[in-house]
Amino acid sequence: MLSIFVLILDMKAIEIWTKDEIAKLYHQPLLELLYQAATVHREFHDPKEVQISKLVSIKTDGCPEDCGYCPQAARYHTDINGNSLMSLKEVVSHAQDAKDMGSSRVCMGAAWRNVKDDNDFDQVLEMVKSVNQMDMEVCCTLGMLSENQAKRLANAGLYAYNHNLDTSEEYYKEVISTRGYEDRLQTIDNARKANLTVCSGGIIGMGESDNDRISMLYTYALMQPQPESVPINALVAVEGTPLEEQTPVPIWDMVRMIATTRIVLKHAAVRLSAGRTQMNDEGQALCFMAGANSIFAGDKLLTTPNPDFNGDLALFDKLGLVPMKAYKKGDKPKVNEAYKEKPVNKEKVKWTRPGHLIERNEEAKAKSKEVRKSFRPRKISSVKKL
Ligand code: SAM
Ligand code: DTB
Ligand code: SF4
Repeated sequence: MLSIFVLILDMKAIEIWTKDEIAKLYHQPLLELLYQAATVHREFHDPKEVQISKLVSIKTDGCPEDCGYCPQAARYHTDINGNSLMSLKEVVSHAQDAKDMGSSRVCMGAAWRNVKDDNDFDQVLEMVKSVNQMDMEVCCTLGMLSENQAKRLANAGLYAYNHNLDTSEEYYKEVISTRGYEDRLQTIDNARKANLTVCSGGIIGMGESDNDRISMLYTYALMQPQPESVPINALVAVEGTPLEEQTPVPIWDMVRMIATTRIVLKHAAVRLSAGRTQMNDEGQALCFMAGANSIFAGDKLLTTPNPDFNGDLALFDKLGLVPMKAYKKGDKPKVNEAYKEKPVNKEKVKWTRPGHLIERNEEAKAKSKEVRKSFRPRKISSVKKL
């Protein structure tokens, strides 16, 4: 292997990968790749342990963005019931249920383009504090984030911020037009400046090439530090979204992607994320063998189905896996009441809006308009008098 090891100040060796090296890894015969990944996995992690994370959709649907994969984008007509921000009580109750089942992390997701310094954000900060006090790792995924907002989340007790690059910079333009790749990178940087751990990964099965997958991993490999957690999602093709007709990604691609991620991002928790309902137990076992050591559990992801918790625990039993405890890789963040301090002047962060044309996104939007029109009650223009 040609990769260079660089010594940094804390004497932890960082491996610098070239894109070609990652491509060589990725394209190896699958069993050879699997063997290498399983070996790396044993060197850097306890292969028995799998982190169980619970997703809670604290604000569902109605998002202004045009992400081609997402059922929560307001412009596409999908079968989802949206809601306003969840109450603190409900969040705590979801977190307690998840903790009782063995979850050590709660990830709160909002269908927002970016965070605003408003009352909803104040409520999210209270949610973060409450779940932190339950001794669970708290993660949020709320869209783009300024440095100040990241600091307030960290002060409230946030452990991780999830913000996915999703694919390569080149293919991103084929999926989303309402924001740019640089906004995602900037948000990850803002989370880092607040000393949050970073959870960032991608989706496979959106029509991207192997090269796009490799390119995304290369971007993560170059980050210093690399993300502590990397979700690998298989696209859940939801009716009404621009990607509704994508064929399900073969399990072999999922195993290959997870194994390559495991080798390139050795220290990260690799999360076998969306798409598990399309996989059988044997397929998931191969993903664990390839180095996946985290899952989202509970019968719902954000809006789409996920295997039920008891089924997952039964699979863990069969495979000899055990749930990982909270804060295995870091300390529990201390709550600092400074999280309540709103910025005196509302920050004006300029996020991009490229606005280029993505044909399949436009088609899905037009189709949605048609569907909505056909549901609209007809106006009665004249009522015959008897
Ligand atoms: N709005 C925020 C954002 O986009 O960052 C947070 C929520 S968003 C739903 C979080 C992630 O969910 C996306 O980055 C994407 O990776 C994943 N996701 C959304 N829809 C998906 C789908 N249909 N299949 C697989 N993953 C999906
Ligand atoms: C991630 O990478 N996958 C999760 C979490 N981070 C937020 C979300 C998956 C969403 C799948 C589609 C849905 O349920 O709406
Ligand atoms: Fe909105 Fe996030 Fe869905 Fe994109 S992925 S439409 S930003 S909720």
